[in-house]
Amino acid sequence: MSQNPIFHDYTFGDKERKGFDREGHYVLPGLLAAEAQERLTESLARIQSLIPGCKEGHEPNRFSAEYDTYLESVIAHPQMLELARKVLGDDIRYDHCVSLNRPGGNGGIGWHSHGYSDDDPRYGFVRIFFYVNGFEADDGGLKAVPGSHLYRDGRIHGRTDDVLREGWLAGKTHPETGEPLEIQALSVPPGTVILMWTHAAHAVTPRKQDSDTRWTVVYAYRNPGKPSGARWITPEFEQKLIPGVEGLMSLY
Ligand SMILES: O=C(O)CCC(=O)C(=O)O
Ligand SMILES: [Fe+2]
Repeated sequence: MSQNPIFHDYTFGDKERKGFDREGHYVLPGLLAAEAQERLTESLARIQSLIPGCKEGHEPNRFSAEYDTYLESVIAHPQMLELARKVLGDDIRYDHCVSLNRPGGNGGIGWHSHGYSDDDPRYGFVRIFFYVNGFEADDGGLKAVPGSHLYRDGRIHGRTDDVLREGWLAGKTHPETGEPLEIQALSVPPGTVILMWTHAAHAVTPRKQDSDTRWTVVYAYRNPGKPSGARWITPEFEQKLIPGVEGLMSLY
């Protein structure tokens, strides 16, 4: 089955890859093709409409690809797999697809990181965020701490920037550059894709009351070899015959 392109052309070679490994995240501004932006917006709006009164344990936001065939088709889209493999190498597994829509007035989320193979850096885990309509720093904006992922601490917490600075960040430096770790607030245009190593400290600012919904979905992939706490795939979905996903769905 041939699929329409979802990405414009981009470069993610050695230099970009080194930057990603040093910072912990990498921004690809406006990468999503116009048609993909449209279809993702439709799909994410549908997912949002299914949430009220949804089935507990199989929520449409947490198992998004299981509720929408377009979101499902992105998991093994050749351009998506190419990008995931540029980051992780050839041997990869799909881990989850979660919608992160933030309507006006959404409170954002405090500082945190996610764990995977905390004790062994050979096994990577990447989050690929699709910020379909972008965001401003003070309006549902992603923040990150460059270099924080190198600590491979999956239990970073901090309710506010100050709490993080006085807590987990205090005295920490970038293991490679020696510079003190610092909070970075991002602003990105529509269609932006952000890669993030899962151990990176990150947070999201509240969405303004009178703003439209920020449409976002994250696809996560990892190198197999370790148990994954965020692997949200039902047994039925794992068995489903989706074009291109052969070998991607299992835990190991
Ligand atoms: O909503 C966002 O932009 C990020 C949410 C988040 O922390 C995550 O998906 O890991
Ligand atoms: Fe997160």
